[in-house]
Amino acid sequence: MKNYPPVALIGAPTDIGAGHRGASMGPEALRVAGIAHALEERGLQVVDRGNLVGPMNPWQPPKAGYRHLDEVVAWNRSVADAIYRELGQGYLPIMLGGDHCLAMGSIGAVARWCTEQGRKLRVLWLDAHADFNTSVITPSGNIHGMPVACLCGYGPRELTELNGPAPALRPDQIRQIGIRSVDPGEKKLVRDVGLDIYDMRYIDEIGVKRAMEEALEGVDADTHLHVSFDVDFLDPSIAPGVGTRVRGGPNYREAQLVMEMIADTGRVGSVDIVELNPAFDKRNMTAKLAVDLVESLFGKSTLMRE
Ligand code: Z70
Ligand code: MN
Ligand code: MN
Ligand code: MN
Repeated sequence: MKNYPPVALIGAPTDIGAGHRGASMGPEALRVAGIAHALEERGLQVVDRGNLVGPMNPWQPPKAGYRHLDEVVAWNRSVADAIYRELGQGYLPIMLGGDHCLAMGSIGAVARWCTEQGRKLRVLWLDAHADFNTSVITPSGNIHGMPVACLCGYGPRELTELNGPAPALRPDQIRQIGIRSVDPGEKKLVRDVGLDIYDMRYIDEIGVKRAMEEALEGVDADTHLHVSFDVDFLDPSIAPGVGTRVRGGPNYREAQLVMEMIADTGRVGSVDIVELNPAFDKRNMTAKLAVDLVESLFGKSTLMRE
């Protein structure tokens, strides 16, 4: 088994970027589902930093194409500072969201740290959605539909420059997996920027194994892997506890293989677990499933391999 650095769990209890309330309860649901204990049983040292604090969700309509922009900036500032601090102290941060807008702060901080350390960064974006909207093309104004665009420099300066000069990421550092819901304007933009998207049709045609081999191609000893795990990646039949259910996602076995293949690289350096919404869940089953998959992500397997 790979020797991982100690893990720091960081709760970011907000639904400020989402279209439904409730992702703010995600961090506690993951704790109740036993995330710390599960990682400890994998042999990892775990410290739970508790929750970050930030503004309440004012639940306002969009202004100039954004809902809650000021509050999203405040939360992401706080997330970015926390993640950057953990990396600097040698921890492997796992952000417990919260909605997916928070990935701007977490991944922005990871990108800054990798640049300073001279390490390569690969972001694996596991999601039903491409999250590549802008204020002009968004159908909702919800900023959780915009983090990848903002990280690539398409967005308001308050968000694109959270961790220094934009862009925080180049599209060629990103691989999106499980995508099956992309809005019309977003479709054009992801094609124009050349984002590498392993959508469900592609996965159905070539299978998880080959798709993940392609998504992980080029990952080497110098690569920091960041896994941004939007729980709505999973098929809603096994993961009902999300705000936006999109059918046709990976089943349990496919999702587990995705996580196992990422684990096999031994290069996971930071993780987001986002969009878990306990208000839509059944007896915390989606939180428990997320914890189960995180165990696979950190190397749990049925038999000894290699
Ligand atoms: C749609 C939008 C979205 C969830 C991201 C949906 C965005 N593309 N929804 N994650 N759960 O409004 O931008
Ligand atoms: Mn146990
Ligand atoms: Mn998302
Ligand atoms: Mn999503």
